[in-house]
Amino acid sequence: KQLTIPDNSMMNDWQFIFGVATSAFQIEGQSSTRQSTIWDTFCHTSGAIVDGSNGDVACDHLTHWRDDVSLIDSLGVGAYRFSVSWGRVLNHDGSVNTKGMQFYLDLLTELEKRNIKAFVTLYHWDLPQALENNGGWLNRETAFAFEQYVDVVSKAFKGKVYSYATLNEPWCSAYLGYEIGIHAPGISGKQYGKKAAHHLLLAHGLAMQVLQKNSPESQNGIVLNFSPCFAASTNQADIDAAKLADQHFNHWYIKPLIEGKYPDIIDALSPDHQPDIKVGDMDIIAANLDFLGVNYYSRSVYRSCEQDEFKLVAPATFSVTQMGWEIYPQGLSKLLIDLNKHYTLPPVYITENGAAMNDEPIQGKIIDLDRVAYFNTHLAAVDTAMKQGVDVRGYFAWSLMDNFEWAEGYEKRFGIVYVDYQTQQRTLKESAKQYRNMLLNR
Ligand code: GBH
Repeated sequence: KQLTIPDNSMMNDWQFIFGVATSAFQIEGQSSTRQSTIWDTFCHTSGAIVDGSNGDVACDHLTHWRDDVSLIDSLGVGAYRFSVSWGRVLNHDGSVNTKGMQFYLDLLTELEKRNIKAFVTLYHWDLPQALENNGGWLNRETAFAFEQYVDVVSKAFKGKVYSYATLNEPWCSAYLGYEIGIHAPGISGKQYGKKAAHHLLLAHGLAMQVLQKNSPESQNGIVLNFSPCFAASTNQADIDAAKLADQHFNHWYIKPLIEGKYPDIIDALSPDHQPDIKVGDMDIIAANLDFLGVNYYSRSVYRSCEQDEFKLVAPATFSVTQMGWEIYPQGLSKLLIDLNKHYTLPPVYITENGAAMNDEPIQGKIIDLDRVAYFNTHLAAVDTAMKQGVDVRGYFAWSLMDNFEWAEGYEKRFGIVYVDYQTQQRTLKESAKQYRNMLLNR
């Protein structure tokens, strides 16, 4: 089965943007030429990363970036989504790291030459460790430090960026990093998650004001991860559990951004779990978005649970990716349609969608037909939502190439391009070839 754009789809319109995505820590390497980050520290904590690996080398993109850009170009995509490493452009004392800054300026120039739109994410989880030493996202000051950083970057990048996303998936930073501790900085406690989330959202809002001033011509917004929540059964208790989980994981972020208030469940939080909201914060957070980035991988199924109110149910094992995430394209249509019903949405980009599959080369070839099928069904799901009125403007495959998959190390491969970490050789998988053909035929 070939990868194709669904019939009569608005995705056939040349204005619909197809791209590929990466993030700084996951591909760049050369960690010694930037500030140390919370992920460097976390990786060097024994047991934190399944294969004991780290981001010191990763895809060594800092060495191979020119070839990587020509690879991106060869795919025929119109856009490349990447992130800027805060600690690579700024030194500890707040001065600019000229070499680090120059790397991104060169990258932007090269993309411009090749007519590839730059979708820049300003924060994809790699907080400088120095800021974590002052409390990280639990410290309100970090939001103002982010504002400063965004000011420097958006002045330096003037005129070269099509779109800025302030944050990638603040839920992951707050919940995985500060509430259950399976991501950096590895802090756990129910009293921390929503406090960190509030400071992240505040950082976003402050950055939006800076972007509006320094780069009003670019599309400025945020990228959120969503997982539509389903009930494990038709029992009322399970239905309620799924609804509650949905408020905590999905609406907790989108609602303040669009409506300037947290979901009503905030009133039921125990006082020590509450975020520290200062007068004016919610207005800052609700800054007008030019776009919303949606990252989608799977749905989540919940049942009720006495101790915890809701509990995640593991999917049946037949249709899952290597991550154990259920393959559920219908969830993407439903998610987009529901969001569009509940909120006045800005234009939407699918900023990440993809799958980890167990693909090792056989005689030099990687025939990842499961990934091709994943993309096919998920593109169809996006199209279904578009046909029901959701204003989707673009789609990015996660990821351009295999890379450092956070707590999962290098064992999980999300790339449409295979990376041999011994030689740093890149090889197009079947999915990359088909993505290219799909775009060629458009
Ligand atoms: C993204 O995170 C990241 O932006 C990216 O850097 C990363 O490489 C990529 O995805 C792949 O992981 O436990 O079954 O309910 C995605 C994070 C994935 C978090 C799905 C919530 C719920 C799956 N999200 N997950 S499940």
